[in-house]
Amino acid sequence: MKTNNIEYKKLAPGHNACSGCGQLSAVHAVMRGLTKDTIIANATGCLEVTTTAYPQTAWGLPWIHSLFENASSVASGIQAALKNRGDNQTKVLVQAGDGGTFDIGLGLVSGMWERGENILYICYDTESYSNTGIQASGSTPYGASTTTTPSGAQSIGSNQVKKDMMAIALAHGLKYVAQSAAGFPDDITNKVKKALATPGPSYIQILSPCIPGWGIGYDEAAMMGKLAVKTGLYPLLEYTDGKLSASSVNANFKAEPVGSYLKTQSRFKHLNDEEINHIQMLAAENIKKYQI
Ligand SMILES: Cc1ncc(C[n+]2csc(CCOP(=O)(O)OP(=O)(O)O)c2C)c(N)n1
Repeated sequence: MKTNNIEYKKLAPGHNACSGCGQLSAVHAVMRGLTKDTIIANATGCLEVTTTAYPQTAWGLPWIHSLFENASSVASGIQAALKNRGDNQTKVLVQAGDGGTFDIGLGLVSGMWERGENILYICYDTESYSNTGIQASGSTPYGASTTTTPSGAQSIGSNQVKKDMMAIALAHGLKYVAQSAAGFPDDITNKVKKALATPGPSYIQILSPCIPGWGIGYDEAAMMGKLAVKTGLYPLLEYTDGKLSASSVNANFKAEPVGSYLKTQSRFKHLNDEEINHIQMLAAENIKKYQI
């Protein structure tokens, strides 16, 4: 059954993600870019927990659970088995959150990329460890209040700058590296198709607004993805053969002030003007860096 562009065959209704979850909307867009000849290795995290409450599963594709840290190694094993069987048709996809990607799984992700295996790795970037109660990850942006970086009289929330995972992927020589965001489903689907058409490892990072983690409304995930792009804080990017080949920071780009993005999220609501100006400066740095 295919209704309203939602690929029910690949990810069925009945999962227990939050209503309006940014990650789940991104997953639907990813599924549209896959063929049925795909095997998914999923790191634990919100996506796994909400779609596979035993004894049920929402997945209509071959899908395997893995530990938090080793989805990439599981995918490597699957890829090796396919190779051994002479199967060049079946695609292998890893799905993980930013905690599983930027932090705990990073060594194994690096090994998978180093081996040059034909695997697409997708990171749904909620900018925190959503599943276990919104702890800060290496992806948490400056100024965000999380349960391990709570804002308060002595704290602005996270005082670290988001880790540049895109640069880490590029440093491994990947031929296709892209960034997208919830709110841009066609962009996500197109990038998945391009990644799968590129031999070797590829990486797509998708900003996936988390309703409770960001303190936004059930209907605001897509809007947050759009604002992140419009402010320059999270541009849509594509690197082909290591070169920036497409960017939302193009000739038509007119940056919106970051306040429009920050003020609607309770994780940033404590920030004063000086801190907001600092984040504006981070957006300006991005705009310079990713201009095309
Ligand atoms: C080795 C290990 N440490 C901690 C956990 C607990 N744990 C399960 S999911 C999770 C958070 C996942 O965060 P992320 O990868 O960002 O995915 P999200 O839930 O945000 O989608 C944690 C800490 C675990 N399963 N294994």
